[in-house]
Amino acid sequence: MKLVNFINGKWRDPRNAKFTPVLNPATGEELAQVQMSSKADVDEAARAAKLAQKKWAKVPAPKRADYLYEIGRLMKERKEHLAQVLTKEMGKVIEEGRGEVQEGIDMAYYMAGEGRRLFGETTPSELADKFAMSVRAPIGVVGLITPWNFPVAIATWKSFPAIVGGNTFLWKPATETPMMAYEMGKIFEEVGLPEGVANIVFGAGSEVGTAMIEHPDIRVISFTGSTDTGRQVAEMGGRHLKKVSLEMGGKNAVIVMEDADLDLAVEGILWSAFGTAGQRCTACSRVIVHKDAKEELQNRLLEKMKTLTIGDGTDESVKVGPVINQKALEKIHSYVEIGQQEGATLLVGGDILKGSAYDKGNYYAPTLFTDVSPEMRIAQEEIFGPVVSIIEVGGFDEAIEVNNGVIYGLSSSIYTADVNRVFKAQRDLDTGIVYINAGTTGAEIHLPFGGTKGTGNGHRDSGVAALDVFTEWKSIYVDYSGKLQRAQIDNDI
Ligand code: UN1
Repeated sequence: MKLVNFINGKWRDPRNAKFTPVLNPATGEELAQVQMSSKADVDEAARAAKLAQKKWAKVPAPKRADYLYEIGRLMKERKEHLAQVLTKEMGKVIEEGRGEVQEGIDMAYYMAGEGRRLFGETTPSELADKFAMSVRAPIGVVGLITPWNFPVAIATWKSFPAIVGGNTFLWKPATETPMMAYEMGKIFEEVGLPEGVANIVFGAGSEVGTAMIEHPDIRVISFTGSTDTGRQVAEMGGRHLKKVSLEMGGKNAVIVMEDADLDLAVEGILWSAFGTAGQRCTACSRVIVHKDAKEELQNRLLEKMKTLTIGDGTDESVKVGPVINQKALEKIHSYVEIGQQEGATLLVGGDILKGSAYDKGNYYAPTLFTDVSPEMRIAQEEIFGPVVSIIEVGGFDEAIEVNNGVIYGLSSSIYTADVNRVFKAQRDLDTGIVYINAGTTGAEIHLPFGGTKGTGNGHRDSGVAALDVFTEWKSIYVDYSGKLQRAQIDNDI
């Protein structure tokens, strides 16, 4: 199967014959070949999107939203198929594959609802017989750059508000997960989205991504990925005066206080640390535990980790799937070595899995370190794999300080039975998402998603906040006095 670009409503044969294989991370099997596009393809897509946008902006928002209802309906109809493709291509276990597709369906219906809201504001004018209001206006052509770890959900967080807001888009999916983009392209085609509203260009960030950021007709770049790449996107975007929305890394922690329900905490940690094999930007990679609860928590975690079944995610009984590729395996393993050199104690895991069931895929053993100090690299840097560091603290204030003492600020969590600590924690945890008595993952689509510090640049995906990325405020004054009225001059009171 060869995956080619979707531009102006058509599947476009490539200009060059450069293709890259798409591999199943669980088996190493080649699933498809994906086109590696060039700047010329971006130009063509941007041109089509620009032409289409002029018309699309004039379609009433509730009508634009009708397409989203249809997209949601088709996604729902194909949920199982989409989940299966997702699991094969990305490796997350099938239950999570279904969950991710559901996240996309939810986003379709939620943003479709915005078509009948898209609220603006009316405001009194300072002058008589004058009407003042502000509305959300479309921006134009927007560029979406999405990661492989949530190939559908994150694309819907960006493309659906773009559509309802009256923009057209050019989407560059990750080269590791183009099949999900292809599936979405087929859905865009089938619901009859007008030509040029949705465009998909496959290829490398260095070529296609750069061409998007530099393209004069693309006004917004919405990016999810690593902090290093995000910084480059921001620098380049800054030079071209683009609105750049960034969602980047995390070093998310679960805090466990001495009064916590430990069984609940163990379940939350397991789910948020080893779900998706730790490859969520919201994944828990630090456990900050009160010294009085440390021993017990550690023992219970070790006990429960034995129940994690590792393997091909298409098998319903498997709990932890493979990591995305060989490079990821090596990166994760190098962090494990760093942790050992730094003096952390490896309790379990720490190996690339070998043996007939694992040899063809990219499997890393769920790994637990203890006696980790907050400044160690394994406690500071994003590993993006199934590796957790236990850090001991003496009390609540220290726990908050350790949580906040990293460059990232995406998600955090605290397990405690003390209501005063709950309220203090939600105020003082310096992350965009805070969980109380729940793990660090599982954000819902109708709330803003994003983080502070090195995680983002102030924008949010998802929720109504996503509309702030994909619309621009326009202030409108209607003077119906029939005479010249001068603001600031004729308004003496
Ligand atoms: C991500 O890891 O990039 O909150 C997104 C969660 C999911 C989305 C994660 N709903 O864990």
